Amino acid sequence: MLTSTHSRTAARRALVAISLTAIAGFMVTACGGSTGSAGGPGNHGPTTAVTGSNHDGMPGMADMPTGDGLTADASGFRFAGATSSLPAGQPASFQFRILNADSKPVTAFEPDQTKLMHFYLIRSDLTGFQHIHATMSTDGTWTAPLAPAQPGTYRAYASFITKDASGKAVALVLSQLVTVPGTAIVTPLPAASPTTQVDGYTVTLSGDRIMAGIEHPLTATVSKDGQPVTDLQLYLDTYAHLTAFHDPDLAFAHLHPHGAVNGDHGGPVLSFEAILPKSGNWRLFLQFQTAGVLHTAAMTLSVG
Ligand SMILES: [Cu+2]
Repeated sequence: MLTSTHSRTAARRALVAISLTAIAGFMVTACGGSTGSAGGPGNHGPTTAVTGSNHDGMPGMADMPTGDGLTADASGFRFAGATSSLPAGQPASFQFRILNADSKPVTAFEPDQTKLMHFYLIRSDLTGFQHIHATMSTDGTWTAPLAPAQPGTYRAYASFITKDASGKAVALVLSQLVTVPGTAIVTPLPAASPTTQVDGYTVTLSGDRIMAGIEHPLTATVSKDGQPVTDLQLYLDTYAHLTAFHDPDLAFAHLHPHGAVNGDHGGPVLSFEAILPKSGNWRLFLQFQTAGVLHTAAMTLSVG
């Protein structure tokens, strides 16, 4: 296993693809806010309560979440799913509300990357990723239309920005467990690798080896048939959307590439400032769009 020895500066400039286990990380501009975690029944793993992370009135540009998204409660808000189970192998709707400290449903949200609510689902073996923009009815009930899910234990996350009682924007990632009944067939986590293929595209990550809790530059380069791809379209106001889940506790991290956008001309290089709060393996889901089609590349990254 090689580990890059390039300096951060060199890594930014040279995009030298480095070897296995050398990459990971996220959390970049414009996402999230505080999240917390607590070990409830069935929770996988350690939890760290985190609060705070308010912003100074920049809707859509709230600070990144600083927690791990492993709790249903944080900063006086609660993620309340209408159910904790979903049918196996068929499309389903997952409904939930965000409750405030008075247990009243929140109905006022602020856009984050153009959306009021980002909903994610991931299975305990880090398969079955879904990223959905739920819609809200006037009473504050959100509905996420889900693709068929295979049996197993999942974690469902709501990522959003709202205002606290004092009117300050607060960005949160809250979650709960969801079960899909039946016999779960567990897929071993693929080995860490900086490269993966999706829909004919090759995505290669490069950068210094990421160490837990420390911001590192991370780049993803998109190519097709050996040629750099330069027709990435805007997806949620940026050229890539990167979500990461930690193995095995399903801690959540999220980041966006920085840099200016220029119509449907994104790529081939996407640059991130990555922070992954825990060491070990993370499963990354990099989403990008070309010709109106969204692609999701999955990679395993090892964080030191
Ligand atoms: Cu989203």
